[in-house]
Amino acid sequence: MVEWTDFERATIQSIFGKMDYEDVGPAALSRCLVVYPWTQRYFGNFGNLYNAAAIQANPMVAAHGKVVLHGLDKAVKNMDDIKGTYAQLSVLHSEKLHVDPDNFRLLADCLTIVVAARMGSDFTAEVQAAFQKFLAVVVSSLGRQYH
Ligand code: HNI
Repeated sequence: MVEWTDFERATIQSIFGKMDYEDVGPAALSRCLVVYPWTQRYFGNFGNLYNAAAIQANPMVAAHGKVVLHGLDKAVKNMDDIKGTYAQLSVLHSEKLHVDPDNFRLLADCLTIVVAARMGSDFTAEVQAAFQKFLAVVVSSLGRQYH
């Protein structure tokens, strides 16, 4: 089981507590689709992903960005059992959606960049360390049902 310090727990709760999901979710997912264009292949039914402007203006991308953040919310609320919390979601991404698990890290990195930009100087090295640790556990838990 992953051990969390009081600082790490407080930091994760605080980042998500203050986060504007309507802003950060769409920004993180659209960034991932622009920076790593091969991730677009999973969203073939999302309509126009022709260029960065189209991706950023695409309402299905925006909506799904929020869905992903609400998915992360479950991990924030269950920090002591992220693996168990994500068992079903991991099966879905592997068996139904066939998402290459390497992509989880790419989206996590895009989320980190968006959060860092929004937090500015509050995103200290210690805060980043806690956030990266949380996302590493999320990424590994989502990848667990792959075989
Ligand atoms: Ni992901 C659906 C959470 C990474 C492609 N994804 C979901 C759903 C959640 C979710 C929640 C909705 C499930 C349901 O309907 O029951 N996804 C997450 C989380 C991460 C993640 C927490 C990592 C941080 N997903 C990714 C990545 C890709 C991805 C990296 C592809 C590059 N996800 C999908 C696709 C769907 C999806 C595709 C279905 C979308 C749809 O509505 O058709």
